[in-house]
Amino acid sequence: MSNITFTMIKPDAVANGHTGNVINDIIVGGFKLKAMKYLQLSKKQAEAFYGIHRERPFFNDLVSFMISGPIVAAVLEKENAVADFRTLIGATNPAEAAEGTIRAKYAKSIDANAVHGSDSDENAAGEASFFFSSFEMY
Ligand code: IDP
Ligand code: MG
Repeated sequence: MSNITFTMIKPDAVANGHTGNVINDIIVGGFKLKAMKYLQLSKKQAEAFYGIHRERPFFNDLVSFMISGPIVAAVLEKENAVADFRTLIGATNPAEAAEGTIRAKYAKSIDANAVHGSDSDENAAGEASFFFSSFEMY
């Protein structure tokens, strides 16, 4: 059964000119685009989106980084979307990401790691609706 995941192309990848290549890898990887938008997060929005990480030592740095420039937010559909997308992007730390993964190809550090990928079906649904109304998902 098809289901969804949510991704962001983070400010580093956008600024470094990787947007097109990342979207291409996503489509070649078998994901269908259900929604997509280009925007810059406010501090309040980034803090809310990453609320589950509020207690982690890197929270303030993560928020500062995520508001440092525009991002691309997207909802993706595929069978086994959450797990398959995390395989496509690779480990959080690009130094540990498998060869050929999006983070291995386009990320430079554990904080500026090119892309976000949801970690569960429940969080994917919440993250998708954080950015998109049901009328914006096709
Ligand atoms: P994930 O993005 O692979 O799911 P999470 O553990 O959910 O990784 O962390 C969310 C984001 O926080 C990461 O993508 C990365 O940008 C940042 N982050 C995670 N761990 C660290 C760290 O140890 N130092 C700095 N930033 C980190
Ligand atoms: Mg995560």
